[in-house]
Amino acid sequence: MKSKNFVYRGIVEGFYGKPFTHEDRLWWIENLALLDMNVYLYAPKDDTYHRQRWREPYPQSTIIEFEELIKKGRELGVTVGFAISPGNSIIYSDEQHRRDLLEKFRKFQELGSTFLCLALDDVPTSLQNPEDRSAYSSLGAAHVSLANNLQQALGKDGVFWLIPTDYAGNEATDYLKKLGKELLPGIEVGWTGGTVLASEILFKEAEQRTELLGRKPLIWDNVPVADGPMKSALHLGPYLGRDKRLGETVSGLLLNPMNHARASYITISTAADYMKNPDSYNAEEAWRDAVHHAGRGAEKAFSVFASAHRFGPMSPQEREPIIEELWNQLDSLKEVQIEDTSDFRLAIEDRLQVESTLGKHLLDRELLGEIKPWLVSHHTETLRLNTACNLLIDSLQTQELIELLLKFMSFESNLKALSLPIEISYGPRKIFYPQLATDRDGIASLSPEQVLFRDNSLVDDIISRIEDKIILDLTSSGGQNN
Ligand code: LTM
Repeated sequence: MKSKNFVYRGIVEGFYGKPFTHEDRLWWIENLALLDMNVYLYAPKDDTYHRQRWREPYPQSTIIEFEELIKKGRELGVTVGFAISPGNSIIYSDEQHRRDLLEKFRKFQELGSTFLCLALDDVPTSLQNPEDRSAYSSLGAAHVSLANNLQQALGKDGVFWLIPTDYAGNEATDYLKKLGKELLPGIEVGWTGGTVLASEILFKEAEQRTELLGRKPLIWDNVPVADGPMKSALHLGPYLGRDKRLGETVSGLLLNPMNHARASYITISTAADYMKNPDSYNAEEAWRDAVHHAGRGAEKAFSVFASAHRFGPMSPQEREPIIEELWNQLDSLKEVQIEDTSDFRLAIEDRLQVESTLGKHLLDRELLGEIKPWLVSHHTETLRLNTACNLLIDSLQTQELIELLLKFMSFESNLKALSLPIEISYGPRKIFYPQLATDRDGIASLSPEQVLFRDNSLVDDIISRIEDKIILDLTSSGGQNN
C-alpha cells in the first residue's frame, strides 16, 4: 500500500562522526526504493564542505560521486538531496557570503538535485556579528531573510527545507513565531519532536507545531542515530512511539541513521512499515521481518543478537526481553531446583554461540564489520552471565558451605578477569542522551525526557541478584547448606 500522508519518506545522513561511504549511500538508495521511501538527504555534520568550509566548492571527485547518487536515485524513484550548514561562520548580511551559498546550492541543482536544505541546527542561537546585529532585529529575522532569498533565487520547482535553530521542543519561541509569519509558504521546516531524540511524537504536539509554523513540519527524526555521547550504543530496536495520525499533520519523516549504515536498516525498515499504514503497523512483526532480512544466512543468531540491542530513546526499558523474562520466572520461585534453571541456561548457551555463528554465516559482511565491537561486548557480557548462572547451579548442588565459599571466591575472580566492555549490550551501565530543548530564544535547556541512564545493565542486575542469594546462603545457614 502506498503511503497516503507522508509525502517525504526517507533518511537524512545528518549525524556527527564518520560519514557514510559512497557505497553505503548507493546501498541505501537501493534499499529506500525497496522500502517505498523516496528521499535521501546528504547532510553529514563532519563533511567539512558541508559545514566548516561551506563557502568552498566540493572537489571534482566528490561531485562525480554526487552525480552518481542523483542518477541512481532518479532511476529508482528516490530524490537525492543536499544540505549546507553555514551557520557557524556566515555573516547573514554579507552579500558575498550569500552569493557563495547560492552558488553552492546551484551546483547541486546543476547536477540534477531537486531537494535542497539549509541546515541551521547546532549553530549560535543569537547574532554573533556586529554588522548582523545592526542589519537584523533577531536571529529569526536573519534566517527568514536568508531562507526566503535562497528559495526565490533557486526557484520553486524543487523542495527547499530549512532546519531552524529552534528545531526541538514544543515551545512557541519568538524565533519560531517569526518563521511562521514571514517564511515563504513553499519552504519546508524541520522539527525533531518534543526533544532532540523523541521517545514519542504525539499528534497534538505536531498539530501545534503546524499551527505555529503555518505549515506542516517535515520531521527530522533522530532515530536510530547514536553519535556523540551515544556512540557506545547500537540501536537495533523497532520504530516506536509515533502517533498513528501523525501523517495528517506533518509533510514527512526523514530518519537520521547511526554511523553504521547497514545496522540502521532495522529501525528504518520498521519506520517504512509504519509510514505505509500507521493504523495496522505492528512494531514486533515489522521488527522480526527487518531482523530476518538483515540477518540473512544466520537469521536466528542475528535475531538473538539484535534482541540484546533494542535499548534506545524510543525503548528505554528494553534490555533483552527473552533473558529478562526467563530470569524473572526463575527469580520469582521460592525455592529453585536444578531443573528450573534449564531454559535460562540454554538461552545463555545459545547466546554464547552468536559471535562465532554470525562470523561464519552472516551474508552481509559489511554489517558484520559494523557490529563487530558489539559482538565482542555481547559475548563478554554473555560470558559474565554464564559465569553467574554456573554459580547459581553450583550453589544448588553444593552441600558444604566451605565448598560454596570457595566457588564464590573463584567466581568473583573470574568475573574480574572479564573486563567490562565499553560498548553496550543487554542495556547500559551508563549513557547520556543529549536531550536538549531550546525552550526560549537563546536559552538551551534539557527536556523532561530521561537524559542519563545509569546502572541499567540486565547482566549486572542478574549477577547482583545471584551474588545476593549466595551471600545470604553463606551468612544465614549457620554452617549448613540446604
Ligand atoms: O537533530 C538535528 C537537527 N541536529 C543534530 C544531529 O545532527 C545529530 O545527529 C543529532 C543526534 O546527536 N542531534 C542533533 O541535534
